[in-house]
Amino acid sequence: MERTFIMIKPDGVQRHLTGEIIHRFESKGFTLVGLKMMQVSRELAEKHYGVHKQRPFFNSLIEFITSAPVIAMVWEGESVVTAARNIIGATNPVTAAPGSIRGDLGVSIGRNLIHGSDAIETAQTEVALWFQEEELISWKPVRHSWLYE
Ligand code: D4T
Repeated sequence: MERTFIMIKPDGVQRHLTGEIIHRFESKGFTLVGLKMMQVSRELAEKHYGVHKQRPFFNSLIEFITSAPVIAMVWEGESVVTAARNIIGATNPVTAAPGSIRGDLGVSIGRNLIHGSDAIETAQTEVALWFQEEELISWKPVRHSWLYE
């Protein structure tokens, strides 16, 4: 079963949207297999966003991600990487589709509430970066046969 890394960013936590955001993944049909609240270190933030190191917004992004706690999660399900990106919406909340998390709850690209891995390989790298293997729990929800053929 596919897994993806999802992080509720400091703005989502500060705005008390944690429950609302988790609810959207649960009600869609995905399974939570790991969750922790973290004050992110500069080192971890820079590793996670290493691909953006040369971008003009890199420093402000690192300041933001390390400014207050985040909720780090791993979600599991069929095609969860792609589906989660759709649930989250486009990077800029102004153009993110209504119905998506960013489309419904955000107004600014630098405060876009949530991160989701953008591909299966990225998801594997990010899950390994943020979680130890023993922090992830494999379990089969009883609703499984009502979600999948
Ligand atoms: P993340 O990685 O946070 O899930 O966002 P996306 O995958 O949707 O978008 P991204 O990697 O292109 O951007 C990473 C992160 O940087 C912030 N950002 C981005 C910003 O502050 N200003 C900008 O101009 C861009 C492009 C928002 C998300």
